[in-house]
Amino acid sequence: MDLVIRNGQVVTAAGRWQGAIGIAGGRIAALGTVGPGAREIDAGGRIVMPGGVDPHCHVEQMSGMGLMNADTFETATRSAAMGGTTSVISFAAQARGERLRDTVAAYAARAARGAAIDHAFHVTVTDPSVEGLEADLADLAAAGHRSVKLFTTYDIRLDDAALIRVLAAAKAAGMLTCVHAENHGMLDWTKARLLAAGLDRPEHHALSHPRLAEVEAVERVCRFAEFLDAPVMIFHVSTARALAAVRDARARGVPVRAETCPHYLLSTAEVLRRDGIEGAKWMCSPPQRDTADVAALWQGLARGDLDLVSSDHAPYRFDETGKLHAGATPPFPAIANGMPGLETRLPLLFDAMVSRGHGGAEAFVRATATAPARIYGLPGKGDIAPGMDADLVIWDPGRRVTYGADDLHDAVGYNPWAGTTVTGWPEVVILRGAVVKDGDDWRGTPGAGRFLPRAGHGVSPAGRMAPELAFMEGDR
Ligand code: DUC
Ligand code: ZN
Ligand code: ZN
Repeated sequence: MDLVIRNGQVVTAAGRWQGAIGIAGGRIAALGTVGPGAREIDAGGRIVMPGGVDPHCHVEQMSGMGLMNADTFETATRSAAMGGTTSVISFAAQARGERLRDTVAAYAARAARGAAIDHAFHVTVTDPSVEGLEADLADLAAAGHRSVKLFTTYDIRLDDAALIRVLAAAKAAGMLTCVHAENHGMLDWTKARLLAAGLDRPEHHALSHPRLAEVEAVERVCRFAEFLDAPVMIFHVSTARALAAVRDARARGVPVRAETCPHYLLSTAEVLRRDGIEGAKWMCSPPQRDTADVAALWQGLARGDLDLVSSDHAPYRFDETGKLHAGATPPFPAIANGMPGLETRLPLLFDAMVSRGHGGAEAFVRATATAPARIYGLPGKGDIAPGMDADLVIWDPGRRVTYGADDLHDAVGYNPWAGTTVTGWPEVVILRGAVVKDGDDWRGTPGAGRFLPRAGHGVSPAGRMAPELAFMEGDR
């Protein structure tokens, strides 16, 4: 064996046991009683879990406002790994008029140079009028890209006809469609009324994204998914009622899955009311909600109505290059949306789910590694079993850490969770058998991350489209 980890408590989504893990050639080669290794790690008193899979993060991407993310693939993946995540799926976001094959090629080249952990892409379609949409999606799927991302809001939103067209094309190509679902008209109208009333501070951002805007768009997207029997992932569910819409759709047999994020589970819109412009650090869309929504999301995670928890890492510095690009006290619509989250996702959730018992250790692994790997079609990731990639995290379950103002390894320069104490810390992080985090030290290598080609995804159509579409029998 190249590496043997001994004496740890091994936890997967399926259960836990005490024993050794043997690693050879970057893969898990033996479990239980394992012979000697060239290197050995004593994980006594520690918990060994699969490396995290974060399937929703924005890296080296231009925002709708024309702002570049603070993070490159190098800084984002370093930050992810320092927090226990060994695979990410970020976005290849189409510029207007750009062919999708060109979009993906450009992002893939940047990731190949900089990414220190394994990675894949969602193909963000913002301009379906572009030449070769269907053909490019089919070619991209054949090349291992198996998910598409669409918006129902912002300038890059698709109208209903375009949503249906791309959902159908993605299904035909064997791709899962992920959707940012909020009703644009409701957001726009509310924002204009708030601004006309002089309500333009970060706290008013929450009011500018009414809950019903999320509910309407989630219901509509679920109905489109039902119409076409098209696999869909609803991104960043933030409200009890949108969650209920997902649950209802699933009860009807619609192939829809859903995620939420740590900031919806662990904070409320109260954070936007912080002194001065501080609330801007927490501004994201959809916004944080209230304690009833938080409780519903935890319940949804426990019941399996929510499949996983991603970070929605969307990094902007708290200065003139990012959040404050429009001045020191900008009105909320001029503040970039998004929070850093790649590095804090796992410690925050370990603290909540494992240390404080919101679901337990197996549920933590399922929500942060196993489910994302299965849903997005990453068969070598998210579990500890012979033949899987040796992506592992050795957790110190007793270490207490209070986050500081600027203690993350991304390029953002602030930590929104400063002052929050977590119990449980990723002590050693291993990517395909190589230690990339050792104690507090970064040992990874930019460019060492591999692109993860996918043969499919894990959300099967139910086998029944709307009855009026029976004439399309061959397209099922
Ligand atoms: N909202 C998004 O839709 N994307 C990135 C970040 C955010 O807050
Ligand atoms: Zn979004
Ligand atoms: Zn996002």
